[in-house]
Amino acid sequence: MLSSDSRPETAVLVIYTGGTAGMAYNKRGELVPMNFEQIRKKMPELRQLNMQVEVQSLGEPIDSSNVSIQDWLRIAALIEENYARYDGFVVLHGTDTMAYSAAALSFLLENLGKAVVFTGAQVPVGRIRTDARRNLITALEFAAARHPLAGTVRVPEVCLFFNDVLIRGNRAKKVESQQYNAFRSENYPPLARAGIELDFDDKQIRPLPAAPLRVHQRFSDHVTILPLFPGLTERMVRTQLEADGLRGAILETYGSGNAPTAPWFLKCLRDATDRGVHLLNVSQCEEGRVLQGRYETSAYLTDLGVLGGDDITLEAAITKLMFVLGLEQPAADTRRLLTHDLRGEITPA
Ligand code: ASN
Repeated sequence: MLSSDSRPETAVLVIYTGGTAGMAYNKRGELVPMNFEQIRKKMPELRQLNMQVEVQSLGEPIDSSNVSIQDWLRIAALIEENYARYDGFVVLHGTDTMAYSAAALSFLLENLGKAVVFTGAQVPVGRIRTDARRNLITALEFAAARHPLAGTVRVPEVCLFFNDVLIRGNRAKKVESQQYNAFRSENYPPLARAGIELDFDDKQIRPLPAAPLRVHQRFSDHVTILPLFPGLTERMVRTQLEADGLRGAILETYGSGNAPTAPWFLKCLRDATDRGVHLLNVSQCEEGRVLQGRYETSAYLTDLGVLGGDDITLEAAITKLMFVLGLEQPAADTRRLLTHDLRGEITPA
């Protein structure tokens, strides 16, 4: 436990999964994840915060390229077990798949009434120009933040803090691997910014839920992503959509949700939906939205049973598909859930 010297009013649990923040170089000059001691030693300021900060490691620290559905379910379970004891949570995570994990947790944690802030770093905590310190310290402050007058939780949602910007977890996308500004919020404004003060945009933040927290513990992995590109062949499409046990696929389309109109392509989609595979149309564009029917090249998709993904990110779309299929609902309910806003991940047109 890292306890502060003065009487702390708030307590935050850090769930440590790994990532560059806690990495160091091995003998071959490669970055590998270390345990939390690495961070604890390099960040004495953690003890100076006016809050109680406790740390639980998820297991052996990992590079987030290795994150799994099991890891997501364990993070959700840890939050559920510790929900009453802490005012907020920080998930220290590698940046590569942080947007997927943040989106996944947003679906697993229904009626979330506390902040769950994902953060990490581009430069390890042991390096002089590290961004781990400022990202972690400020993420802790956001996790503990309360409304000054009402005293209620300020950000009751799964969010991601990086490079001075707090964004909704299921709107996040990693856009940069060399600079500090690794993440962008797609199609939704930031929830807050950290300057000299923490500056909240309260109208963008989800309201406190009326119902108690409900933690889900099932994701389906019978899903895939089919990115379109000129030159894509029938064989490739069939290989993916006819995979054994497939229940859902993200169709990564062009522009506002457009796709080829070649008869073989239509037939592949029709065969898939006839087999009960749910197809969700997500655009390759980072801004804008899917509007099936705006062009002739998307109008037919609705008739084939393809669902429009609105302005959802790819990361939120695939984790939403895993989540909704994991609910094991009848087909009509699955389709309704896939097209509805569940956690602020889409802004319906
Ligand atoms: N490969 C690292 C990870 O995702 C990248 C990082 O954290 N900056 O774990």
